[in-house]
This record gives sequence, C-alpha cells and structure tokens, in this order.
Amino acid sequence: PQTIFRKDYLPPSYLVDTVELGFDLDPARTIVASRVTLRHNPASKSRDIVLHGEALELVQLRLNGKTLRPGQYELSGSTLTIRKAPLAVVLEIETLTAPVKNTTLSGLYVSNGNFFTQCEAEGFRRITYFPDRPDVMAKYTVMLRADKALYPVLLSNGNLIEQGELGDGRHYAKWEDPFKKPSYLFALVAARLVCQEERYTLQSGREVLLQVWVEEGNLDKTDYAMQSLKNSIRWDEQRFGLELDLDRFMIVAVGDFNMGAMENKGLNIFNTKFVLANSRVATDIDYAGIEAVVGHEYFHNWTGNRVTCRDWFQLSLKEGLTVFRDQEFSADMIGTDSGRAVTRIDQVRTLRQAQFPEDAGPMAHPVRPDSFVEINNFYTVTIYEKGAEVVRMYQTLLGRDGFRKGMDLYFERHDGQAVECDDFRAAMADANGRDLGQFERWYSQAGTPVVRAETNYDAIARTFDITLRQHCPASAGQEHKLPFHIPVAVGLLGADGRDLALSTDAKDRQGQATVVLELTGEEQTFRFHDIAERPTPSILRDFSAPVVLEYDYTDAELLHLFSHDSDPVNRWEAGQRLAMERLLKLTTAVATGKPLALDATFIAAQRALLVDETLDPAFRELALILPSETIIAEQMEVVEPQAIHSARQFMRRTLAAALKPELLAQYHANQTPGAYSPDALSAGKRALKNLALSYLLIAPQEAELALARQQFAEAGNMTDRAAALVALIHSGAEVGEHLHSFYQDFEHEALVVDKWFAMQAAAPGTDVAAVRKLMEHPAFTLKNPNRARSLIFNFTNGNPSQFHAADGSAYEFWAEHVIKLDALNPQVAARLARSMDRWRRYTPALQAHMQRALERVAAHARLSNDVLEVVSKALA
Ligand code: B3K
Ligand code: ZN
Repeated sequence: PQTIFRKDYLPPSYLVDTVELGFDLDPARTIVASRVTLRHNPASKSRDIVLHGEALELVQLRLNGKTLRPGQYELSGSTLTIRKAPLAVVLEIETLTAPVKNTTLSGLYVSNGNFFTQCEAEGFRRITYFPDRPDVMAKYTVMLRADKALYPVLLSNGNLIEQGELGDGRHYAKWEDPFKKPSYLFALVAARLVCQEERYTLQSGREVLLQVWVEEGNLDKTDYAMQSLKNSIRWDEQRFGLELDLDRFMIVAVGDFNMGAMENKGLNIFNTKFVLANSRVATDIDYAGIEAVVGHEYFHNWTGNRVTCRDWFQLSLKEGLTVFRDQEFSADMIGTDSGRAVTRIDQVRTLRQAQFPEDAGPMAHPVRPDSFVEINNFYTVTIYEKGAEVVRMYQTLLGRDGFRKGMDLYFERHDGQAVECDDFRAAMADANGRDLGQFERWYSQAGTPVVRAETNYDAIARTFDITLRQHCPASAGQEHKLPFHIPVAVGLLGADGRDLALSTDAKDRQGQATVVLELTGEEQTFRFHDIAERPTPSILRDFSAPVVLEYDYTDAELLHLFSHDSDPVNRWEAGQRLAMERLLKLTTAVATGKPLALDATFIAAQRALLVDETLDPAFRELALILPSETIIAEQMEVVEPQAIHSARQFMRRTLAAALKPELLAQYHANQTPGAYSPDALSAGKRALKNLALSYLLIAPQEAELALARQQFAEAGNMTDRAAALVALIHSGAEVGEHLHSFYQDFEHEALVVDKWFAMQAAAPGTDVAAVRKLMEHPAFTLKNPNRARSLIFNFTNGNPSQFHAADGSAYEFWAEHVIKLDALNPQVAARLARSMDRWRRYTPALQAHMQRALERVAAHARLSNDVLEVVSKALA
C-alpha cells in the first residue's frame, strides 16, 4: 500500500462550483446521476481532472455534453483522470452501486432496510466519481427518488425545496444546501422513520426546525437528544457568538454505524447509542455520552463545516477544537466548579488510558501527522483528545477572553475556507499579539513530554524555587525532539492545607493561588517570593498540559494534597499517585511470590475521603477508583497482566474489608429515590453508591449478595440495574438466572443487548472459551459494529488478565476475528487490530505468542489497507 505524505500536498487542479445529484434508490441497484460544474484552479499547473471512485460501475461519462469513450479518460485503481481538460467543464456522470452489499458502512449502505450514507473521510467516492478531497467545496442540490411505502422519509443536507409523487408507487424529494461544503459532509437518508420535532427560536429571534429521526418504536427515547441539541445551540450562541446558519437541523439515528456520529451539514447521522435514551434502557454514562456527542456534532457546524480542513493531515483542526468545545459545553452544563473538575478528571483518565499508550506505541503520530496509509486509521485519541488538550492550552495561555478573540479572528479570516492547523494558531497568536511559534511543536512532534520538577526552599531568603526540565521520548521517525511550550499551572499549599498567595517574578500576577508557569526551554527555574514556610507544591493543576509530571513527592506530601488541595484535579491526582506507588510494589510482590500488605495510612486516607460530606459524591467516586490495569501496565518495564490483576484485586479486597461499614453507609446515604433524572448530582450519587456496591461484592457474604440482588430486581433505572448485575458477575456468585432475566427483559433493545454482552466480556471470570461460547448466541453478529465491539473489543481491551492468558489462546482468537471482520468492515477490523499495539512490552513468552498472532494476520491474503497499516507498523 501507498503512504501519503503531507509535504506532497498540491492544490486541486479543478474547483467545483455546483453539484447536482440524482438518486434512484434501490438496495441492489442504485443509479446515481451527477452533474458537476468545474473550472480550472489558477493555483494549479495541471489541466488534468482527477476524480476518485471506488466500488462503482461507470455507466456514462459526458464532458460538456459529449460522451467520453474509454481511452478519452483513464481509469486506474480508484481514480478516473481526464487529461488536458478545457478551462470550464460540465461533467455528467452516471454510476451504479449496490448499497445492500456494502458491509463497509462507508458510502451508501442499507441498515435494517433503510438507506444511509457515511462519507467522511473518503466515502463519497463510493457514491459517485468526484474530486473527493476536503479542499474542494461546492454547492449541492440533491434529488432523491424511492419507493414511497418502503422509504416514506427522504432527507438530505440543507432545505427541502420540492417533493411529490412519481407514480408507480415512487416519490421524490429535492434538497438544496445553501452553503458550499466538501464532499465528506454530503448525506442522504431514505427510510421508514418517525421524528420528534420542535420549532426553536434562536437568540436573534429567527425560528428554526429541529428534528430527531428514529425507528417507530424508539420515539420514547428522543427527549434527551432533543434537549441536548437545544442546549448546544444556546451554548454556542452564548460562549462563542455562533448561530445556527440553517432553517432546519436534523439528527437521524442508525443502528449500524462505524463510529459515534457524523456532522453532515444540517443532517447529522448518529449511532443509535448516542441518541436513544430513557431511564429504562440508558445509564448515566449513556446520557452524558448523548449530551457530549450531540454537542460535538452540532459544534462542528462552525468548527469543521463552515471552516473545514485543507487536507486530512489537518484533521485535528476540526476534531481537536470540536472535542474541546464539547468538553467545555458538558462542563458548563453541570455549572459548578466541582462538576467541571469531575469532567476534567474524566478527560485525564481517558488520556492516560488510551492516548499516552498510543503516543508511546507503534501508531504514534503527531496531532498533525506527516504521513498515513489509510486516513480512517487516524481518527485517533491523539487527533481527538490530545488535539483537544492542545486547544485547551491556548485557553490556558491566553485566558478565556483571549481565546475567544482568537476564535473570532479565525472565523473572520477563514469562514467558507479549507485551512490548516497553522491558520488556527496564527489567529490565536495575532488576536492576542503573542508569538506562538514554539507552540507549533505540539502539532509536529509525537510523543508525551515528560516534565521533571525539582524544588528548593530557602527559609532565610523566603524563596521557593521550582526547576522544571522537559524531555520527550523518541518516536518513529522522530529521534530528537525540541522543547515544547508547556503551560504548567502551580499552586503552593501551606501546612494548614490552604493555598499560599503567590508572588513570582511576573509582575501582573501577584497574590494568586495558582499561576501558570510557561516552560519553553529544556530547563527553567521559577522563583516564588515571600514564602514563609516550606510549602507543598501542587504542580500541573487542572492538568494544564498533556504531559507526564515527575516529582519525588513524599507520602506525607501526597496525603496532604489528597486531603487539602483546592485544585480538585490535583487532589484526585495525589490519590492516584498514592495508589499507583503501592500497586506497583504489590505487583512486584505478586510476581516474586512475596507476601502482600497494604498500609493503614493509605486505608485511612481512602476512608477519610469516602466519608467527606463536603465533597461531591461524583468526586469521591472518582477519587476511589484505582488506576486501571491498563494504566498500571503503562508504568511497568515488563508487563505481567495477571500479576497486575492480582495486585489490584488484593488492594480492592483489602479496602473493601477495611471500609465495610463506611461503604455500607455510603451505599444507603446515596440512594436517589423518586423519578430518575440524569443530572450530574444524581448521577454522582448513583456512581458513588454503585462503587460502594462493587466493593461490598468483593468476597461477599449473603447480606451483600442480597443487597445486590434486591437492587437488580427493584432498580428504577438502567444505571442501577446494570451496576447491580456487573457487581454480581464480578463477585463470582452464580448469576445465570440474573443474566437470563436481564436478557429476556431487554432482548428487543439492541443497545441493552450490547451491554449484556459487554459486561460479560469484561468480567475477569470470562475466558476466551466463554467469549467464543457467547459468539454462538443468536443475538451475536459480526456485521453490526456495536455488537462486535460489545463482545470482542470489551474482551480484548477491557479484560486484560484474560486476553493475555499465558497460552496465547486469546491472541489466536484476536487474529481470527481481525481477519473475519476485515472481510466485512475494514474500519472496524483495524480498530480491533490496535488491541495488540503494546505487544513489545509484555513478558517474552507473551510477546512470542503475540508476534505469531500478528504475523498470522499480516500474512493473510487480501488484507485491507486499514488492517495492513496497523499490523505492519506493530511488527516494524
Ligand atoms: N467526523 C466524524 C468522524 C468520521 C470518521 C470517519 N472514519 C465524527 C466526529 O468526529 O464528529
Ligand atoms: Zn468530530
């Protein structure tokens, strides 16, 4: 396969002004007629028109009214080239596709008898021949024709301008999108669906129509998505002064979808997982996911659609920025400082769980990659979540107002354009009169920087010095890295636990509790004056940069921070450090057969936090979750998954035994009687209560089992029902009956059946044989991505001690299913292939098994580029 490089970018030879598309929709044989007006791009030397096309049958090709015969154009691989074309061209192209055979879920496909499209990144070329690249922006008119009884609803981007009957049972609808857009934002839906709709008045007084489209039986699950949409619209008006630019905005739910959702102009298409919710079927986490994803796709309307990417190397320009926006939206929706901190802690956990490993593994890439084989492999946590961290750092460096100025300038300069990450950085810099030249390295250098801190207190001079040193480990193609521009937020705690008022050399920031130090060199020392006592430093507050912070904290300092830090993120972080130190020692003890013990100090600190009623339940829950097995593994030179699992289980068991009365008290104190509400406070209470339950069910006695069984039977919502079932499964008690009744109650709710598979897949008692058995269940299918992920991915990524079984049998299972999935859906298969990314870090025996499994996949004939790129980078 061919590697594509950012440095090879050339502007398009032809620009497109208008696109008229006609669809005669038929599952087996859809005819697509396209009429495209092109003109030569003065910025290009080439007079060749290059169109992309895949899995298409070309029926007819006309240029300025004349039919082109083979020989007058070149068809090779996935491009169609017309050489030496006139300056102004009208192309008329007729193609055939078979949507029902399209299992890739990219392009036009059928899901549960309905038609949907997914065009990002390169799916439009599976619909018609077109210059399918984001810097070609055009105005679209779309005519849809289909059987009226089967497909009563016909939707596309923009405004509905005409509809009617065609005779012979068919009907049509014509849509026009007033805004020019890249092809990846094209969408259509032809389906039997119903909608919840609402007229909504924008701040400007303009009225818009909002719709959420779902299958008939799901109309009782659309309220939260609709509410989230309205909240998103209001938030973008208030926080960024950005208004909805269309008269109609639609969300459509589909059960077969490769990722979360898609921001097609005016016609967002969503995985059902991020639309459908009511208290019976959805958990608090599902509700939060819906709010975040509805917000995310809506916010793309400006950051992504109005201003889009010049090329796919710039993907984080829209994704990092839009994730940052949805994170801020979710935080503002909670509204309290502590709620905001809880969302921030969740973001840090995601980074450590998934992005740091990616940045240290074979698929490491900069936020703006320099090359790729398959763009679909680059919708990664680095592009999204690290990209969001990079955007957040602008706000940390420039302040909220400065950030807003930068956003305003960005839109002033680039509305209607396809631009680069550098353009965003320039807008931020210019709007604030700042030099952000060095900041560019966050885009160009891969890897997670390590910041090492050392401190020195001078009691006589009353100064406290913090010396920060940075380095970044080498990654593929990048041996030596230059220093980053890193904002390091710092506070100093006195012995009483309170923040000291800080005075630094920076004149404008006297007396604050937190200052942002800007580390730009390899090593810098920052001095604080008038420090009356040796303070405890709280470094990297609010996780002000996506780095690893090393500082030799003593246990006493960490305990002090864990009890007092006014910065909730660092308060949580102190607890994680306390736990991690012990978990690493316990893991070594397990591996070397030494006795295991947990100190009373740590237990006491956990107890104090658990019962501290001044803290939000949501925060307490997060503070009590131990670092995951994956995060522990990342700290080790040689990973022994079973030892990590046993060590962590030992710590959980010991805490559970020591804190039993407190856990029970919290279990009862955090009930949420009455009607279910997904608000943050209630969700936090449920989270703490259910964490308590999960601890109580470690080595349970009859009383605890009874508690869980009662919660399972009487739960008034899915959060509590699922939590009880998970706790029971993990307890090792006999749960056959519970699993059976849960399945019976929800067998017609696909998203709940996914949960049913997922909770079994991730249970430490589930080995690969049990997973294979579950695959024989009639409800299992590889063809539905949500279902495949629920069982297979939750096993390979969520059940490390079983996935890494000593005999390598689970790796064989992995190889087999990467290959099987690849034949159906390369994008999903390539995600599964990533489960083996960190294989070189395991024990030699496990490595040997993993290498064999990787080689087995790599050797398979007819592998997609998607999977081939992942496995060859892993083996390289
Ligand atoms: N932009 C889409 C992702 C498309 C992924 C294509 N493989 C969803 C989102 O980030 O909003
Ligand atoms: Zn996005």
